[in-house]
Amino acid sequence: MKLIYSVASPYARKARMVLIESGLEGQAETEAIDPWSDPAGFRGDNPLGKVPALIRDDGPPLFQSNAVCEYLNAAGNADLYPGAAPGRWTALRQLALADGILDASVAVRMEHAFHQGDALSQKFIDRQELSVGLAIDALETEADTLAGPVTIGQIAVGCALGYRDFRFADVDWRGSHPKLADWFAGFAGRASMTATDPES
Ligand SMILES: N[C@@H](CCC(=O)N[C@@H](CS)C(=O)NCC(=O)O)C(=O)O
Repeated sequence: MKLIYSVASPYARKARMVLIESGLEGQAETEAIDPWSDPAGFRGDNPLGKVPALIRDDGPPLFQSNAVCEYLNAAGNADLYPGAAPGRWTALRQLALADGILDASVAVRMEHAFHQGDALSQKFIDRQELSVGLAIDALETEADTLAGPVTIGQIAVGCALGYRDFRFADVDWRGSHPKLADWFAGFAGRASMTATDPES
C-alpha cells in the first residue's frame, strides 16, 4: 500500500493523519509529490491528478480524501467514524464544515494563482471568505462537541485550522473564537498533527 501526498495539501494531511491514527504507518509506503507538476504516471493512479491518492494491494487506487480516510480507517480496524447516532452525525457535520473551509480556502488561493488584475474576482473571494468565517463561527458555537476520543471530525477540523494558519496566517481567527482556539491548542500537539505539520 502506498499513500501519495504533498506536504502542503490539507486534504492529504487528513489521510496522513488517519494513516497514523489507524496504526498503519509501518505498513504503508508514503511518497510526497507535487501534483501540479503532473509527475510521470500519476494520472494513471489518479486521473484527476490530485492528492491524496492511495495505491492499494487489494484493488485499484483510491482518491478523494474522504474515500482514502474511510479505507485506511477500515484497514486499520480503527474507530475514527463513530457508528451510532448522535456521535456519527456530529463527526460527519464537523468533517463537512472542515472540508468546506478547505474548499473555500483553496478556491481563494486558486483565484489568486490563476487570475491577476482585472480578471481577479473580489466578489468570488469575498464569498469564499464569508463561508470560511461562518463555518469557523459554527465550530466555535459547538466547540464542546470536539471533546472526547479522536474522530474523523476532529482530524478534519485540525487540518482545516492548520491550513488557515499555514496559508492565511494574516487572518486571525483565534481572537473571536476562543473555545475553538483552546481546543486547537491542545489538538495541535497530537503526534499525528505534529508529524504532518507542513511547516515542520
Ligand atoms: N476533494 C479532494 C481535493 C483534493 C485536492 O484538491 N488536492 C489538491 C492539493 S491541496 C491537488 O492535488 N490539486 C492538484 C490539482 O487540482 O490539479 C479531496 O478531498 O481529496
